[in-house]
Amino acid sequence: MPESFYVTTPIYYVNASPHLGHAYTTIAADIMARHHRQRGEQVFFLTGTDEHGEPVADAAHAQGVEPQELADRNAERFKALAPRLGASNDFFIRTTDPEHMAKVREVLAKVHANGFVYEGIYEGMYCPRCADFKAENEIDKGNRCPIHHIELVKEKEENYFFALSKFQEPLEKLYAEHPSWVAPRTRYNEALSFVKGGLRDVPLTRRHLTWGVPVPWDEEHVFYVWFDALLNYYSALSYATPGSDLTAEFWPASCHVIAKDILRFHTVYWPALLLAAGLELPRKVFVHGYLLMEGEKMSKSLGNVLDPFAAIERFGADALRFYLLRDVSFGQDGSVSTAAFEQRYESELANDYGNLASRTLAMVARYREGKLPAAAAAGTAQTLDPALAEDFAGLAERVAELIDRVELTNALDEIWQRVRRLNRYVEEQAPWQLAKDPARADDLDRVLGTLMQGLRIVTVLLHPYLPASTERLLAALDAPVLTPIEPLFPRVEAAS
Ligand code: ME8
Repeated sequence: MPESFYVTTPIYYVNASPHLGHAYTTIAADIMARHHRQRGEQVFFLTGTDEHGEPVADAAHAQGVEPQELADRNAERFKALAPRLGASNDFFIRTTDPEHMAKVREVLAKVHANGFVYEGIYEGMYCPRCADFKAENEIDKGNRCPIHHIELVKEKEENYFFALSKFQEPLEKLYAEHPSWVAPRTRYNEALSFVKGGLRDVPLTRRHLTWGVPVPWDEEHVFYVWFDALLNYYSALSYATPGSDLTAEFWPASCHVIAKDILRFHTVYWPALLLAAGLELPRKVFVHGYLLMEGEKMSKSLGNVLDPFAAIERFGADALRFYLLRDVSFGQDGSVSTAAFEQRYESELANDYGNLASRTLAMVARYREGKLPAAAAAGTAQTLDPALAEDFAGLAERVAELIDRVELTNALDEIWQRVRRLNRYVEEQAPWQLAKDPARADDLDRVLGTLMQGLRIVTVLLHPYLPASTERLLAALDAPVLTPIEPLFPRVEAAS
């Protein structure tokens, strides 16, 4: 049986259109999914939209439309973004799917039956944009939300509560026994210190809201949107493929990829909820940083948003994928800008890699009429020129190891060092000189064969990052007679 690998993105709120931050997480998860498929594993990659709750209901009312209408309109935009990013998701979940809603009711009824739900009165400060209750130490000056800078609302209502406090010990044990279940380490420490600070019970339902999943034991309530949303990771498997249930094959999830804004939900509430329902826990939560524009987190509500559709229009999805993973170390915050994007495109994609590919194919076409002798063309690392072989030894294993740790930028850097090594090899060996001397025909075969093989190795490893251009190049490398190709990354006119 091949191993299975299940990776998810957060499900995005449909209160506005997608922006580059959403694209970022989807791209990262896609790189992992594609890499694991290359390893021959059974992969399931899930993304989708979070459609219930106040953030969506409020945005709809502000626009004078029903929540369902706004949800339908924006879910389409998120759904359309995935393929434009080159994302290979196996399913797109919407939390308004009736199958999801039924599963939420089923799982939470179980949590209720297991004795982890009770009635109580909630009193405290609430941010409707976060759909989150704020503890005293999380409130900014002027009674404001530290993330959205809007004034918090004082809420007092009868709710059903989830007995999070009963999971104090089980969660401490989880953190102690599985030190890499949250990564990077700083995020693990942050989550653990939240747990150690003492868990308090949290509202599970809301009484006065109607835009949500009705509570099966009391239909006057809907579930608090976060419990509905988190369960998407579990519910999707039960209906993504009509007629079959993938839960046994893919649950528990291998990795949830999120940003640090939703750390607590995924690293505290989520495992507690699963334990309460008697379900297995995900293997890992990987928490990446924020893409920053002018030093602040890009966010729909702050209005400082960079449009991923426009970037793809000009440079193509591969370039965007590459830029985001290359320029911002995955796991940390980092600034992005059009200038840095254009610089990387030109110097790395067009020059380092695109030129290497064009040059190599052009030389084989020119000096060898598109065909290398069989020995030189045999595509294995063992037949690489010893001058280069050492630098390529163990590369695929190293890249796999880094991607297993979700160090996506470091893995890309390992590959890129070899792209540069191949360029240096061309300069060192100067095949154009060898071509002038018939006595050195064997040397020329060896050099061209090594270049072809090296190019193939880096191209296969780059495939998860640059799916479209590497497919084009691999098709050209596999042709019975090699011919020059159009530039993989053509010059792009400056933005007007
Ligand atoms: O929080 N930099 O949805 P959301 C990097 N529906 N990543 C960013 C980003 C930025 N500037 N901005 C957004 C929600 N993201 C809930 C999630 S999951 C069960 C429910 C990405 O639309 C990042 O992945 O606000 C972040 O965690 C997510 O979008 C938040 O998306």
